[in-house]
Amino acid sequence: MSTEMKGDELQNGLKPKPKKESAKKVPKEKKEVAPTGKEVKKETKLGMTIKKNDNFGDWYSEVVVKSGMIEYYDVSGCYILRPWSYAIWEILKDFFDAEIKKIGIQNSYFPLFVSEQALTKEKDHIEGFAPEVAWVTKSGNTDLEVPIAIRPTSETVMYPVFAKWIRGHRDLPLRLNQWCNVVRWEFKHPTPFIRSREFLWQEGHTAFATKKEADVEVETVLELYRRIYEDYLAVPVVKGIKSEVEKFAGGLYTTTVEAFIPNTGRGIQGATSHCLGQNFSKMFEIHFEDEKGERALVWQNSWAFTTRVIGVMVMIHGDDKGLVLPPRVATVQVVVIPVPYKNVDSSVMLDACHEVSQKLESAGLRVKEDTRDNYPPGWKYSDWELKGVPLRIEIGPKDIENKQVRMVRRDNFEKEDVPLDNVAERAVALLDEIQASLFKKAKEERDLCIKEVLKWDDFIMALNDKKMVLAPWCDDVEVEEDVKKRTKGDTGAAKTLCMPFEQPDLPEGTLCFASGKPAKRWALWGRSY
Ligand code: 86X
Repeated sequence: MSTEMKGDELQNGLKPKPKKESAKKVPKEKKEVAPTGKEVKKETKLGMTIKKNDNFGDWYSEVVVKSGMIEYYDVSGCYILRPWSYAIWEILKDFFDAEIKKIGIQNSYFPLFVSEQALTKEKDHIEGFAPEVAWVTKSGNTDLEVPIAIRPTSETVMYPVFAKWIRGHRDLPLRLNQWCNVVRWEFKHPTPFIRSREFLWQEGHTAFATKKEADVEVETVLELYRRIYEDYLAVPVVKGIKSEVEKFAGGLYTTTVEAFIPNTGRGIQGATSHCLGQNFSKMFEIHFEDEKGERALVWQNSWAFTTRVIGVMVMIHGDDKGLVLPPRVATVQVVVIPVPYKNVDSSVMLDACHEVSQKLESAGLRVKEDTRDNYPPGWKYSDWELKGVPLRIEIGPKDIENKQVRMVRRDNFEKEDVPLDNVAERAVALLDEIQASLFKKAKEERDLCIKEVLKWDDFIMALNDKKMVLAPWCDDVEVEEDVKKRTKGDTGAAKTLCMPFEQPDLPEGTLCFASGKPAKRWALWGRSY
């Protein structure tokens, strides 16, 4: 999903290059030649073999597969979301769904298929995206009379019926959301969660009588997106407004939450909340009779976040041992592992584990007892580290004797012995600490990646140093296009990520770093996904 909401390779004027249609392969099992001369299958290593800082791309592929989040699939750009990742999606979905319902948005479901006539009704919006649309052309061996498109987004599915449903001001606001999949047949290199040809999202589509109401919603929804990233996924984001070049072309203005991946030095659009103005209501003739009995066009918004959020979280927190899950999105927050000992009755440890996990569950935590008797404790430790479980509790004979358990944090591997009477309280506190500490660490690192510059040469230096750049800008479309041209290289052009809502002081007379014209505001620039 390019910058998920827009095919930015097309916006950049780059033609998508057809790529080989082979699905990306999971590293193959190594074969070794045995002394007998026969080939023997060597078991693929269970743990991580690639370090995050050695080869970030391969590290990412390895971590999403070995942690059990993703299974590769034989259609290029499509991935299986296993329970270990889907459960995260469900947690975020539950949060967001409850919040939008509180403010009066309703769920609905519109069809997956779009007729060609509906899809091409508003040509301007579709034109640049056309190469990404997937079509159904046959049933069995018979050509369909008319090909049918698979939704890449649902404006053309929903807005014709908005026009039908909205008659008078009493029909407003109309505020709908749907949870669904969409398909965009992209040719850029696919990456699980980050850019896939099919992905899951929620898309909100709303219509109001006034711009003021629409503006308020844009901001409210953007704040929900910030909470998903910062409060749940412990990923810091910058809230801001997109430049004219980078906004959704069909809309009036686009607001965004922007994240940053330090390893690649790239910004990544986290989610967008658009005010569409009256552009779509003109095209689809969505009007209403206002209180004065006059015909008026509705004001519309649309907004979405996608399964990309999971990929960003993995990239930010994962380490050389595997996934690191923030407690608020971890399906399993605490894993309890018995540590049997030679000549000691292991049922004592098993009973203690059970007792502890019940206490934790009663305290509202998501707990897993790992009682598998075919794996030694050390193996289990590595396995749950790979899967990113935030807190591990070990219980061995010594602990039983001392009426304590050992707690080990996934984020920093700190260990502590906790009295049995205190386990639930301490686990709750530790999980809060882990959540806060993951965010703090990520934010400190992100902040170090924002460089404030005033001059072009410093801008280039910061970019080449894999940083984002905050620079005073004249806000001219031609200047942004020019910066793109001047920075085009193997690693891709720099563009504005957003104009942050939070702006540093801009003293009178400050000049644009790129054009030397008077600067209007600070913009955040960077290479991006
Ligand atoms: C842009 C805009 C908008 C509703 C959102 O960002 C939030 C949720 N939609 C989506 N966009 C397209 O309009 C689009 C259209 C076609 Cl035909 C396509 F193939 C790909 C697209 N990608 C993005």
